[in-house]
Amino acid sequence: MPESQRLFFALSLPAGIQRQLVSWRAQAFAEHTGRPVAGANLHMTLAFLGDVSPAKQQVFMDLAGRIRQPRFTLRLDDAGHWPRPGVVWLGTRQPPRGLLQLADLLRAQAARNGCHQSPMPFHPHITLYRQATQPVALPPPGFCWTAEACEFTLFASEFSRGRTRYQALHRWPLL
Ligand code: 3AM
Repeated sequence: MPESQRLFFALSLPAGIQRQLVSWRAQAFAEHTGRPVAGANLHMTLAFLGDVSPAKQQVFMDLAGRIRQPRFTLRLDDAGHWPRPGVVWLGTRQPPRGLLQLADLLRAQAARNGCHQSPMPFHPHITLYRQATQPVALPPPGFCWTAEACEFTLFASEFSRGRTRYQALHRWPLL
């Protein structure tokens, strides 16, 4: 029987921005801040689905294919530290309306289809470090990365040989 996969919807980042963020991160944060997320894995989660059967995956693919949402510009001008999950993140002070609408839609579809959604409000972010449980010195404000969000992606998360790899299963355009 085909196996379930651990899935999530996210905004991917262009490879050029991923590379730039990796070099900026190395300068902006101290060396032992936490476990840096691999450049190719940098993304902004929109909705986490968890373990999903192939049949349910098809349901999500059909629903995603019907989404008509506008594209938007992401201004990444905020950084923070959540000590409890041990996450250091890059985010945006003013999330664009298009981003919030897209995430709301995907999260509502996930919930309606049996994927538990956190009751915490959606806080759009790109995880830069994990296992950051000690106090973290954040970079001074003033930085700003911009990225055009022209599509959203369904990713499968695979863990093997001590590494997490995100595989893009399908991409849908924003209008
Ligand atoms: O975008 P970030 O890195 O914050 O933490 C996981 C990652 O989020 C999150 O899904 C994203 C892709 O792996 N995630 C993992 N397990 C989760 C869960 N049980 C979860 N989010 C919510 N509930």
